[in-house]
Amino acid sequence: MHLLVTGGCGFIGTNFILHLLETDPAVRITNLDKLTYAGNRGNLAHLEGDGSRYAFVHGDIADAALVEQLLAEHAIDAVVHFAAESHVDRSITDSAPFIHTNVAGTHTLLEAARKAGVQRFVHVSTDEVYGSLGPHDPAFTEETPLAPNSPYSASKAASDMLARAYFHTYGLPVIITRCSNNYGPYQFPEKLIPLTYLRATRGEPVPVYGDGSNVRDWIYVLDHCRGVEAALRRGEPGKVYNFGGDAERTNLETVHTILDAVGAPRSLVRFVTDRPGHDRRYAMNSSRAKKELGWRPETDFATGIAQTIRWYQTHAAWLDDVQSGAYRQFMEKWYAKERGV
Ligand code: NAD
Ligand code: TDX
Repeated sequence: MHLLVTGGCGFIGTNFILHLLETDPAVRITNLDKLTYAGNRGNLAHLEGDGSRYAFVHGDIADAALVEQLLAEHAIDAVVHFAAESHVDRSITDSAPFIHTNVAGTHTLLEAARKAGVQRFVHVSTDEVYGSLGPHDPAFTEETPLAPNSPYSASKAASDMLARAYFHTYGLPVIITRCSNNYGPYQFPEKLIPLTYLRATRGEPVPVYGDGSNVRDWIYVLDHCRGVEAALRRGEPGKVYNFGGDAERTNLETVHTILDAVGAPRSLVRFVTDRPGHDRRYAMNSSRAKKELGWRPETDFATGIAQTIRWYQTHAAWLDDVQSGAYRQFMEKWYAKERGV
């Protein structure tokens, strides 16, 4: 199976590619990534020399000519689409890149996949498209109406609707996955868990939005990757599959867990101005994925947090690189090498 993975230099895409190449010798992967601030080519650089199983292509999913050429020349069987602008706070500051990548880019990919006749298209989406829950509401199911509240979640909901339409109108075998909040190795330190780790270990104040009572359902990234793989292999085209971690926590509980784990004082917490339109609570009902895909989350929150903290502790250079921009210099070196300079 030859996969085109988009956004494979980001957090979840990196974990997905490492997982699949480790567990299935029959898989080949071409990774198309624009290398935005969130993309780190160095994550998978050790795979590049090999040539036969992994190839990196630097480019934009909204570049129709490039995407069409890739699908035609590489005889791609399936597309697994992770590439996105993914940070809610950035979408509040400037939503234009979210419309470009998440909406126009997804449209370009769907159109190219339709023309090329790919056998499967897994569109990776999020619980945020369902909007916000009250404290006692039942968890989101795949039938919950979409009600996105941020420019980020609105752009993801728009891409979900395009994916759905390409199945119904053209018969493109699209499968949509929606997952709750991920954490784990390679997460960029603008998101809550790695940001808290980073600030706690430096003894810096940890910003908690509002009163810290907003609830997220945390899932270890490998469990999400196993879910996307299950949807790719066994999902039914036209269907949506929810994945959740069965681990609802208030943000303050999550921050306290990390502070305690690294031995930092809870007094580092600073309650700061709330995020505009901040969704109160997300919770996922994953019973369809459990029943139809034989999937379930395998890593509980305590184990996953301990593994994640250990990963950041043993990858201090990675954290330094993504903050200093050194990975961009690494990238430039690669281009120089490839151009023969
Ligand atoms: P990320 O921000 O860490 O990585 C995104 C990747 O996409 C980066 O490598 C970036 O360079 C690349 N990219 C951005 N724009 C591109 C473009 N125009 N063309 C090609 N590549 C481009 O994101 P992530 O957290 O790994 O999320 C991956 C996917 O999973 C996203 O679609 C996101 O909506 C979804 N998701 C994320 C979470 C989460 O908790 N992080 C939860 C559910 C769903
Ligand atoms: O400094 C912070 N302080 C804080 O209290 C940050 C960065 C966040 N928060 C809060 C906001 C959220 O309630 O923590 C919660 C988690 O925030 P993020 O890590 O920014 O994630 P969230 O907004 O929930 O979205 C994430 O999960 C769904 C991903 O970023 C999305 O890509 C995914 O779709």
